[in-house]
Amino acid sequence: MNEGTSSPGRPTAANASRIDPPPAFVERANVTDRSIREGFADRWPECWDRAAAFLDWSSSYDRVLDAANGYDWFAGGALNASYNCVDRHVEAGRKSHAALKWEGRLGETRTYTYHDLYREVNALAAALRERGVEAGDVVTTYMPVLPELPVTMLACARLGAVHSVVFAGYSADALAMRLADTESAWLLTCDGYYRRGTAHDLKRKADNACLRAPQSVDRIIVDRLDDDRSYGDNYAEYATLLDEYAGETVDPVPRESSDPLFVIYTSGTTGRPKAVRHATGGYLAQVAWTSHAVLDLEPGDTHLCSADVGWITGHSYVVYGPLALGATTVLYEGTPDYPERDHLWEIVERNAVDVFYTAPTVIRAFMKWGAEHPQRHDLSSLRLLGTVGEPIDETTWRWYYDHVGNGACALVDTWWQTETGGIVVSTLPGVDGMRPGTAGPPLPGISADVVDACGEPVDPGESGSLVLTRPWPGMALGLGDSTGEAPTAWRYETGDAAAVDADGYLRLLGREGNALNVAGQRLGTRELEAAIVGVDGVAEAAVVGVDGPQSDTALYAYVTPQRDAGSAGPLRERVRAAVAAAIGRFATPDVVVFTPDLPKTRSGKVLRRHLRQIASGERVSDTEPLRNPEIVGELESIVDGVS
Ligand code: 6R9
Repeated sequence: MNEGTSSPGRPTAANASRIDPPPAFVERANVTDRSIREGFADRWPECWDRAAAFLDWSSSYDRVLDAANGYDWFAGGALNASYNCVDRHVEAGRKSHAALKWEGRLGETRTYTYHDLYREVNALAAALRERGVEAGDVVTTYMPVLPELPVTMLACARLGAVHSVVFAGYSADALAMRLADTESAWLLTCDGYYRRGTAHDLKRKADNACLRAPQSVDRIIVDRLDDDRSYGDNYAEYATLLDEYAGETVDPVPRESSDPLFVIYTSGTTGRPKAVRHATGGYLAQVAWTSHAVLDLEPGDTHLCSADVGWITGHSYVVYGPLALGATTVLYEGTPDYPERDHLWEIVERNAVDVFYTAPTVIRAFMKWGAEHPQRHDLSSLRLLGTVGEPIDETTWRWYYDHVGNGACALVDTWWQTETGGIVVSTLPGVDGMRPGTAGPPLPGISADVVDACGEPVDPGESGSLVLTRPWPGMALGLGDSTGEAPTAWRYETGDAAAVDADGYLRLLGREGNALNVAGQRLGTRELEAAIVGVDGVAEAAVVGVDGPQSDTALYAYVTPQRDAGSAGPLRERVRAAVAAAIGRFATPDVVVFTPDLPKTRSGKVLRRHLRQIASGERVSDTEPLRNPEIVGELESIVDGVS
C-alpha cells in the first residue's frame, strides 16, 4: 500500500513546463490552424457543422441544433452508421484496405479488408433480419474482443437496431439485468475465451442470464474455443448463419439523427448501473471529428486502442471513430503481459501502428516492468500517443513520452465519459503545447467551467467541480435534464473534480463523491456495496478506492458483520464471491476489513473520506463531524493488521 499523503495518481504540478508538439508531427497533422478555437467559439452551435461534415448523410439536416424539444443535433438529417463505417469506403475504392486487424489471445491474427467487413456485416444483418430484428429493437452482445463483435454492432446499425454490448468480464447477473432492462430479445455470445492460456466458459453464464430474463432470448453463438462442445437447440451458430446468408445484402436503413445507435450501461449515483443512450448523428459526428482532430487519424493509418470494445472507449475509438474515417483499427483481445511483457510492443511493431491509445493504469504497469520491453522493439511507426480513463501523473506521462514515444510523438491526455460519447477535453496535438499531468483545454465547441459548491466559477488554480455549460453533439440522449431549458441555462455536472490553470488547461483530479475508477473503468461504490450487503452475515458495508504508488486503485471494503456471521475467513470469501457474481471478478475488493462500526455523521452518513484516509495510512485529523469518533483509532489498528 502507499504510505504518507502523496497520491501519485493525481497531477500536482500546476505549472509543469510546456512541451511543444514535435515539428515532424505538426508538419503532417490533420489540424494545425491555430484559429480553429476562435472559429468554433464565435459560431456555436454552427461550428459543429465541421464534425457533421465527416459523415455522409442520406438526407441533409436543416438545423445544427434544435433545442426546442430536448437537444436534437443535426435535426431533420438522416444517416446510417454502418454505411458510414463500411460502404462508403468500399465505394471510394478502398475495398482492399484493411479495416480490422485482430490480435487474438493465443497469438492468432485475422485481417478484414473493408470489402470483407462489408460482406460479413451484410450477411449477418440479413440473418438478423430473418430472425425478426427490426429498426429500434435492442440486440445484446456478450463476448470478448473478437472481430464478430464490431461486425455485430455494424450489422445492428445497418438494420437500425440498437446494440447493447455487455463486457464479457461481467457476471451472469449483470448480463441478466441488462437483458431485462432493455427487453432485448436477441443475444450474440461465444462459447468461451482464453485468459492467460486457460479457457473460460462464457456460454454457461449466458445460459444462466437468459434463464433469468423475463422475455425469451434468441441466441447466436460464436465458436471461439478449440473444443467439440455442441451448443443445443437454443443456439444458432454464427459461422453457419454466415454461410447461409453469404452474398446477401441489406440496404442500410436511414436513421434520424437523434435515433439511438446504442445503449451502454455505466455507474450512476445509485446502486444500479444506468443506461446511457447515444444518438446516431451527433455521436458519430463527435467520434469521427475527434478521431481526426485529436487522435489525428486518417485513411491508411493503423490505430491501436487497447480498451475492451465493451467499454465506451472501445465503442468510440476501437470501432466507430477509426472506421468512420476509413482507417485500420487493431482489435486487441489480449492482456499486456501475456505471453510476454512486450506483447503489445510486438503488435505495434508488426502492424506498424501509427496511433496508440491506452489508459494510465496500463502505462503504469509497463513502467513497473521496465523500459527494456518497449526498447526491444522498433516503435518508430508511432506518431501519436493517447491516454484516457483516469488522471495521468507527470512521472507516468514522461515515461510514456520518452520510452514509448521516444520523445518524438505527440501525446494527448483526453478527458471524457460514457455520457459525453467522445473526447471533450484535450489538446489539439498539431496546435497546442503539451503539459504533463494536465489534460488541456476544452475542445473547440465545448464550454466548461470549474465551479464551487454554489455553482460560481473558482479562481485559476483552485479546485472545484467540472461542469459542461453548453451541449455538444456526442452528448448522451437526455443529458443534463435538457428539456425546455434555453441553451444558456443548460449545464451538465460531470462528477469530476478539476482545476483550471491560468492558460485554460484543465487538470483533472478524479471523481467526486461515490464513484471509483478501477483499472480505468468507472464503478459506483453503491453497486459494490449493494452486492456486499446482500451477503448473509453482512450488516453494513462501505467501499473506497486508494491509489497505489505504481499500480491500480486498490479497493478496500469495510464490512460490519452481523453478530451471528460466523468466522471471518469464510465471510471474507463470501464477500469477494458476491462482488464477482454481481459485477465481475475484476471488481473484487483487494482488502476486506471487518469492523464493528463505520465512521458516521450525526445524520448517519458514512464518511468515506475517513475510510480512504485510513486505508492509505494517512492520519485522520478531522473527527469533528463524526458521531462515533472512537471508531477511527480502532479501524486504524485493524487496517494496520490486514494490509
Ligand atoms: C472514457 C471513460 C469516465 C471517468 C471520468 C473521469 C475519468 C476519463 C480521464 C479521466 C482524468 C482523463 N477520466 N478520462 N480522468 N483524466 N484523461 O473513461 O469513460 O468509463 O464513463 O469514465 O473517467 O473520472 O469522469 P467512463
